[in-house]
Amino acid sequence: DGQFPIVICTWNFTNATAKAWEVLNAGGNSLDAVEQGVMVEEADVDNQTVGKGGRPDRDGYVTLDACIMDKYGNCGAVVYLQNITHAVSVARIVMEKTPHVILAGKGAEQFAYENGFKKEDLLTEKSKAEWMEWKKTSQYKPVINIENHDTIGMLAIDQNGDISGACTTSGMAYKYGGRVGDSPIIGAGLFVDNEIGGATATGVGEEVVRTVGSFLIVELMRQGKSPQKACEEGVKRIMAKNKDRKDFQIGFIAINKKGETGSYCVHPGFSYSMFTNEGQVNQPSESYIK
Ligand code: SD4
Repeated sequence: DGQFPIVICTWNFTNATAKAWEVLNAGGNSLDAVEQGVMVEEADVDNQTVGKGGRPDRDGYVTLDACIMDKYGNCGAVVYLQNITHAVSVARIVMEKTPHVILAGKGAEQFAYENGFKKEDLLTEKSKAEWMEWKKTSQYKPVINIENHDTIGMLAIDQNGDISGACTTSGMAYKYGGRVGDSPIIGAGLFVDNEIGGATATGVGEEVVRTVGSFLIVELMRQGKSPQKACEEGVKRIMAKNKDRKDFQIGFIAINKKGETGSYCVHPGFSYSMFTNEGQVNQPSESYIK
């Protein structure tokens, strides 16, 4: 800890951190690093929670949520985006080419085509088959559980010491049509303040939205908490609102301006991937429930 450049991301996405590291190590900026890093998972059809290959909503539609934030505090997001693999790249051009922060659904998709993105079918045979199996027993109710994960949130500091972050997901599997989670919501699934640090989340987005989790963690770091202590407080805030319910997972990761990192989650099993000058490690996260 405490060195630049550095990149961290939720879960064990070593290919994604390796890609981001390649950008950072070549002197690239943190914005390019996080975009290109999370794009690895968007393109990976074996990751069924991000981009192409993502699990669909309960009606069989793959809908993506993503956002990105730069060192100036600029941000861009897309919600309920269909037929485009690299949602994070659309979020980036929303940030860079429009006067807006969030584009949704058809408008976001149209904007993407106007900017050269290609239409693709994101529903793979595997995700389709699983969805059809789910439909048999689900009684058309979405499942909220602790296995439903693999969203990528990534935070990086480049050689200049500047921080950026990105987050991208296909959301909770078999969600209601139109549902948007925390991942594309600035302050919930991701927040970066280049003077302080950044935070990002994975897990049941509804819980992260109602506590504005990532913004909370950055503000706690501003008040002097370490990234680790700030993540712990973020999870505790959520658990305080869920006295009778513990059957869900949330994982937070955070980084401060010094390059110190932290993470915390509800249930054991969460970890984050980190790449520094010392190489790559997968860092297991401590959990609220032991
Ligand atoms: C969501 N937070 O849409 C996302 C899901 C997630 O790993 O993190 N999955 O609520």
